[in-house]
Amino acid sequence: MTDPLFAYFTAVAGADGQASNVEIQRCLKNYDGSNFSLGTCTRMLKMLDRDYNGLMGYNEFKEMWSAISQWKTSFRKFDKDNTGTIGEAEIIAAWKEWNYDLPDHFAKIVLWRYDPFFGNRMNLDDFVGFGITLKQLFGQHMRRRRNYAGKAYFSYDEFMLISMCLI
Ligand SMILES: [Ca+2]
Ligand SMILES: [Ca+2]
Repeated sequence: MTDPLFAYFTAVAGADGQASNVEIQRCLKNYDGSNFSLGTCTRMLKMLDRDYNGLMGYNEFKEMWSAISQWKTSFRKFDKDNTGTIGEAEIIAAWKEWNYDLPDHFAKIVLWRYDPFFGNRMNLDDFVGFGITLKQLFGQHMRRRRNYAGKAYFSYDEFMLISMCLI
């Protein structure tokens, strides 16, 4: 039995049978038809590159494909006004449901960070990038938490290194 995703992956990956961030970018689209940013594609590749070869093999690609389908479901759920983008109230609703305790005004900063056109809107790729970053930042904070009061302790080096890897 042929696996349609494998056939698709083969076409995307080309002769070397491995998909690069640029090749991944070609097959991921936002709801306005634009391609995912190379930044988000690179971030997903780094996260799922289990054998650290800097490329996506078929199993890694399959994992990304199922993650993207979950992100899409989540995106459509929070895009209450069906604009194909996520606005301020919608991103607040999203992180609340994901159980992140963040102040509402954080949404303005997030939209400023992700929307290069200052339209206060996030595309699907921004939404994915934000979700991944939030999870990674939260994980770093958790690891350095000394109590449950929400305070974590970072050395200067740790802070610089983590920020540089995650921004
Ligand atoms: Ca790989
Ligand atoms: Ca919307």
